Amino acid sequence: MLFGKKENYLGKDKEVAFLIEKETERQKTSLEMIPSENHTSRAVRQALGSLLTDKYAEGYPGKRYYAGLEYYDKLEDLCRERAKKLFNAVHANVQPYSGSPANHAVYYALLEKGDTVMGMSLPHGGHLTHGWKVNFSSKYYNSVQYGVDQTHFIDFKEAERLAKECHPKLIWVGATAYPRIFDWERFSFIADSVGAYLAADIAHIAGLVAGGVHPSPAPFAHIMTTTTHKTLRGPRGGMIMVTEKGIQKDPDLPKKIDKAVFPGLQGGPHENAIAAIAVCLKEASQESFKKYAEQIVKNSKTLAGELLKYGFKLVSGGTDNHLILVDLRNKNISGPEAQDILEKAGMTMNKNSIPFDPNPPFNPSGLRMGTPAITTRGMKEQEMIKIAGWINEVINDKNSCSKVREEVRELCSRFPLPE
Ligand code: DSN
Repeated sequence: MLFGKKENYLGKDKEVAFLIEKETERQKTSLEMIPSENHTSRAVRQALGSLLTDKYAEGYPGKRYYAGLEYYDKLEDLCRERAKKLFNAVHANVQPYSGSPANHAVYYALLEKGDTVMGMSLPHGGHLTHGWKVNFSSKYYNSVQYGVDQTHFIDFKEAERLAKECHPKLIWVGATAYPRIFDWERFSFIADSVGAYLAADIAHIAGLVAGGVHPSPAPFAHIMTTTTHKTLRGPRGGMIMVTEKGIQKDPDLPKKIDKAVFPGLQGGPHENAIAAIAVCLKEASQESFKKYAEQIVKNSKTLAGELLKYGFKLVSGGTDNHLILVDLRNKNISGPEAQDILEKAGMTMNKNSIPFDPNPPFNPSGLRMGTPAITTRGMKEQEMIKIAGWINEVINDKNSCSKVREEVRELCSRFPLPE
């Protein structure tokens, strides 16, 4: 038995045990609809909570700076092989602590201070680490940013113009709040035309790519980075993968990436997280995960369709993936207010800027929601129709929060968290 007979050792630390219990109860009885979150399997959590957290393992399998790592080596190798197979990559580094450190390592591997990088701007849905002004990626590099056009789809003309004018060495594609499919091929034409590295940050959509419901960037990008805890449904962690196309452009890419992660930026890898990533990659390679990914998108489209019927305005008019971005301006409520009352009603989503938002980032006009976690619980189209109704009810009448909270609780009791 992995943990011995008595599993609740935390009972000895009453304060921590109490808070974990409260959070468990909160998760069980409410709807987690932040699109970058999910509910992990017990297998993932068991690997994460194992004694693999005990040892230092600086270096890589077969080339470590510490002893006693025979099994750690095997586990990290297993994880790397699973990642390569699932995402069609030729090299994988599974040591980044999360998405931001993974992206930081890509910069460190490929760019010199002051080099030009191009990415999607944060207010238009892009990631902080893709060159946004308050992030290291803009402070240490010369960042140019593309965005979406008035239809809220990526403005390729602008991206092309910027690339030709500014000659970025690295182009990022990927987003935190973009509800549409990425056209990797079109970006690869732009990157190739200026000799840039193309990095696909699939953090949000990794599970959709693994499940075959979003096109894979592997044939088009040189590098793929991802977190492992969003749609992929693993523990908090990050990965960097090099594609066949990446090797063709630069045969030293794997070496450069590995050196940038360690010793460039990180020390000892979190091998307990790496073991848990290996578990989630196995789960994501199964047939049942394909069905899961399909259902995430079906649920998202159903939810979007219902919200449209209630008169909500959706950024880009709908969704192709796991997330929906609502423009609340016609509902007379701000993003933060909507977030708060929905939380009171048991539905957790987050305030978010919308493209061309007239309001500041701390008081944005949008609300971002997604279906990965509620789909993990087994909810389907019928439940999405109910949830859309509750969102509408709460946004139109703040006084309905407690009534809806009870209805949400009842729904959650029929869809337990994964075992
Ligand atoms: N914080 C993450 C999100 O919520 O989308 C960014 O990757």
